[in-house]
Amino acid sequence: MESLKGKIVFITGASSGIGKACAESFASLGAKLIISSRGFDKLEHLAVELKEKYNSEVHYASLDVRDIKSVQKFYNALPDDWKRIDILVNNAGLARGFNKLYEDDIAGWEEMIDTNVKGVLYITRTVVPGMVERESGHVINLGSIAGHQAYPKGAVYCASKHALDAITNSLRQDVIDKNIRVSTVDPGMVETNFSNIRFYGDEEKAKNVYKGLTPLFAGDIADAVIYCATRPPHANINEMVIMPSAQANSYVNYRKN
Ligand code: 8X3
Repeated sequence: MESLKGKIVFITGASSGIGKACAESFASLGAKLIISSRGFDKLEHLAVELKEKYNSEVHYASLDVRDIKSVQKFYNALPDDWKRIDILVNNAGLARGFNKLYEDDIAGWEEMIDTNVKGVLYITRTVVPGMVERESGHVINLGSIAGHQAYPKGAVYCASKHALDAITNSLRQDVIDKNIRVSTVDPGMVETNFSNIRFYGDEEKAKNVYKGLTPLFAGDIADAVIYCATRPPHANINEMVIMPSAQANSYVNYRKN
């Protein structure tokens, strides 16, 4: 396992769920962290916690990845030595709505495409040139099983994750001569506030998604991300699909009750 000590790791959407679990895991292994999310309070709380618990160096600021100007401002405001990002974890993403396409809410589409696709593009376009210049870096994207198998009532979420899969694959080829690795970690059901956000705060609907089975948890995905990040320099994990044991694929689950 390669050491992460002193490595600069930038995680988007870091204040909760998978992003937060990744921040904790990277911090526990001695990485220096740049963490961002839209909200500031939870992010600040996390930064303080990581400093106290792991003595981590943490740079944090609120950021909406959907806004290219803010992304550039965020990056330009980083102290010079923090701009040397070793690992970029493109985690910020969301699902909005669970409806047949012909009945779905268009505002949710805009949010998903702007965050899951354009947000990743903006962050990647801003951070990767430094990696290219230094001929060193690793981009780890948080994809989904939805990027491999499109399911009913999820057209736009699935499309956004298929797009992310394409972006990951193209980028890997674009940087093949630059000593930059590109990986994607693609989970099935993970119990975070994902479903709560998808169902606009309807707790009942959100809980039902995981009813009768044991889903994955944020820590499982952080473990997968850490695995990708700690391979020796000659090895790249192109793609890791990680599912709950009770979920075979996008379509088949086994629920006990
Ligand atoms: C999350 C996986 O299958 O709930 O990206 O859409 S799924």
